[in-house]
Amino acid sequence: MQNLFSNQEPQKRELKLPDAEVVFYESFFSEIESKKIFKALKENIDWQQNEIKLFGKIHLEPRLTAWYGTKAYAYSGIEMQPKDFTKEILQIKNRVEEATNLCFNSCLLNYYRDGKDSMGWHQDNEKELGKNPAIASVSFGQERPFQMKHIENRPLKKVDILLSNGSLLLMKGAMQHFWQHKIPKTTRIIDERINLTFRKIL
Ligand SMILES: O=C(O)CCC(=O)C(=O)O
Ligand SMILES: [Mn+2]
Repeated sequence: MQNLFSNQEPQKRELKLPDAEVVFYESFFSEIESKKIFKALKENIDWQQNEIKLFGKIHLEPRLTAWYGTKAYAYSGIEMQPKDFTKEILQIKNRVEEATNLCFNSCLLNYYRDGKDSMGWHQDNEKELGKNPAIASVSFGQERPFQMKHIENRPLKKVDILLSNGSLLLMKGAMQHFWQHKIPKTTRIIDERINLTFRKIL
């Protein structure tokens, strides 16, 4: 398979947030790369829509998901069995690991079909991620706002960042213990988006 990536140096920006280390790389992947990757992921990933229990009622998750890597993962009462990394996921993972000097063994993929698809407030603090987990989040397709709020320091304002096509958001330090994040719904007519979060399951 052809290499989907070029050798350009991406823009790197550190976000100054208390109790967190967040680095944002805009255009980590070029537009041409991102378009090819989006298409490959949309077609080749084994997307599923899980049921979740919220306040005693069963709902379909408002997005499609997939879990790749070597270990099972459980969140919100869902247990996801891992599938072997695809060629595309491995290529993205290698690029992310090279830029961040980190190592990941798992990837959660989310496919937001339109503005009704979303992800509610949460923190990625499952115990199998360990203390101060590093999570690398890569986005393709429609840009969507990513909101963050500190869970203890109430007067601190919410922080919004636009996760653009081809961007990489690296979350490290104590972020997952002190901050929640979400992808809000919107009534605007918008395009589809795919996000990958690389994680290290201990
Ligand atoms: O789609 C996103 O940017 C957020 C994904 C996320 O927070 C997660 O998978 O835990
Ligand atoms: Mn998350």
